[in-house]
Amino acid sequence: MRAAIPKRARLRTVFISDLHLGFRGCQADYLLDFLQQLDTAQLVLVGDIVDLWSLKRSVYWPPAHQDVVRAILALARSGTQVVYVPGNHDEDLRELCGGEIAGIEIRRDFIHEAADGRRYLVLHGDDFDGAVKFPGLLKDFGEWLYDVLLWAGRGVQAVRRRCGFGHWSLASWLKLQVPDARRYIERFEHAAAHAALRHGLDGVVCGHIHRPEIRMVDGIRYCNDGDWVEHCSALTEDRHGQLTLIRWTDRAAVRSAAAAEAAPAPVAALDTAA
Ligand SMILES: [Mn+2]
Repeated sequence: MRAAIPKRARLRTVFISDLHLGFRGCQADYLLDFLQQLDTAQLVLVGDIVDLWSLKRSVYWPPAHQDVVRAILALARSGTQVVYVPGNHDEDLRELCGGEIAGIEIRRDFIHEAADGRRYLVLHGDDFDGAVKFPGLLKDFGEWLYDVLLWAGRGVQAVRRRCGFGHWSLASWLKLQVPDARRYIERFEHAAAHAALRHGLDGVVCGHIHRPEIRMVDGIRYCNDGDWVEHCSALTEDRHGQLTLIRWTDRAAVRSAAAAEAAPAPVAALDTAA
């Protein structure tokens, strides 16, 4: 059974970030399945789309990653307005901000006006790294540890799939067990909310910390679209301006997973909107 995005409920905007194409941790199968079913007027790529840091360390570009790029270009060609806001892992592309490539608009940040008139500051979120004061050495160690956790997590994931369990992220779970990581997330959320507040806006849409979330922070709607390394999440806006987080691992039976399992897992939708 496959939960497609219904055509009649065409989305107004979809925000995705932290795809990390070119990095082994990218869940390209889920991402491709999501993009192929997507019917949205606007698609916003909120940074860390191509992981140039990882590609500079070692070149990794499997066909599935190329297919993701093709799927995004196909959406742009078929009338979806695609906006790309580069993040820190693809910051080389920030030089192109204000320009356009293959019909895709490149922006450093921008203000998104939702259908209900609410205005959101859209940016990747590494801008707040200074505000949350994460020590440099710890940051490098954190990135190395994150790679190791994702690698270990893939082993756990393979076993869970064979046992018929759903998607689960070791790295995501561990981060919640570490008080420092929780404090980092909270400080990031406050810094992001205050940036929107300073601009007199209603909310902020960002990514960067791989933590999908919609909640009120200091009177500001804080929306984080998550990532496609751990959570396979997207932030969607319907034609009434309602924002919803979806987890594609809960919505789709991916080809590789379907092949590995005798019976497909039941589909459970996390989102509230139809
Ligand atoms: Mn980032």
